[in-house]
Amino acid sequence: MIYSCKTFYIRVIVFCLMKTKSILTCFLTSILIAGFAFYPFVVGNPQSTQAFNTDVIPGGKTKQVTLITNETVVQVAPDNALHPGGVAYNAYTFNGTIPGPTIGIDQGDNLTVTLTNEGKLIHSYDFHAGLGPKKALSGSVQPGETKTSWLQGVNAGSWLYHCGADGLNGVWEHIANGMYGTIVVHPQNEEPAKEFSVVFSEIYNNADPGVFNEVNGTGSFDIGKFLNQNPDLMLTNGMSFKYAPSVGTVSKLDLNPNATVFTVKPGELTRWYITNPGPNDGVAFHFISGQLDVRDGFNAATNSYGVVNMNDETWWIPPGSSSVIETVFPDEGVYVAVDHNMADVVKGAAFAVLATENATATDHPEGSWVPPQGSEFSGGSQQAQWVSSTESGGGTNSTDTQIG
Ligand SMILES: [Cu+2]
Repeated sequence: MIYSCKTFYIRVIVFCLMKTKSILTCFLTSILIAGFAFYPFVVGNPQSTQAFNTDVIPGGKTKQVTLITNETVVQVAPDNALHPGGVAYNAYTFNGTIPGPTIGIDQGDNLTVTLTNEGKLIHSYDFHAGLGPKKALSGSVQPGETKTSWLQGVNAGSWLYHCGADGLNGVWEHIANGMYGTIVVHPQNEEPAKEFSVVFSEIYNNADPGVFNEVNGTGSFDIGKFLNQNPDLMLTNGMSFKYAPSVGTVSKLDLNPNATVFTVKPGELTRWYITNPGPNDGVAFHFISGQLDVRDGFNAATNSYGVVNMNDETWWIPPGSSSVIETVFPDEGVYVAVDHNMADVVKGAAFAVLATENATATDHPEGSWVPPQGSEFSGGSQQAQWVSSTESGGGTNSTDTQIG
């Protein structure tokens, strides 16, 4: 049976090449056939709206998030010399933003995920923190449908989640269009630190004529640029140069007049959850004037983040992954985080960190806050509640754990 399918698949490719002489057409046809072939194994019954088993494994809290999927126009580049007028893009989103909400749970916690599809397309989710298809994957969710499932944070770390489209058919486009986010599973022995979450990602825009040119209208996914792995923009938490005001000292180039920058106290421990959904390229993560303690993976012996590499200069984060990076900024001043691929810097993959005694524990720039260890918060839009409760000394408890 396997041999027959394989033979059929090869024959279709050869036939396609003979008839069309188009590699792109052949590729897309092959992907569709592969999608059909693997579809039953990937998603099970796509019509099912049954909830998965929601039994709670003893020992942890249960948190809840709601992810609303839709197709939404999102501004992905500010108005600057590189992109006069800024860039708006026909995105696909979780909860209306790129990225979706940053979710935080503790190791052993259960997370109930409700996905409501308010869009016109089939969407889904794939949580890399989940173990097993019923916990990692939602399966296809039709427009107008709601599906609820759950996972447990078995292993600590920082993990990507993303849309899996309709049984992987089109997953590349749904990721490229903005459907991803980060879930942090805090280990039991986590050292206190000021924490931030930043997602680096790519945009392939069929309306973007290149740098220093105005984009005509609101563009959409460009399959040609995608297959050539030539993105127009690199985003940090949904916008190029979101946290980078300018470059240049003598000859200054304004990048984003509305940028907010990260602030930290000199000498304090900082922890960065850096996620790369890609969809294609890796991120060579580096702090200019800084060094990295990489704590990828999970050290079960100590219930803490695993130590993969110490005091590195640049850390490679492949597409489809997230890394936990700790560092101390020793002196006051500006440190710049970059994807050290310089073409990606020009496309927006940089952000500024200001080390200053004026930094506070709650001044996280929009989109970078992570629900801390031990809190009842699930993530995303609860930052304001967390700031309020923290600054009033009332702890971090919250009765509203829904992200929405
Ligand atoms: Cu989707």
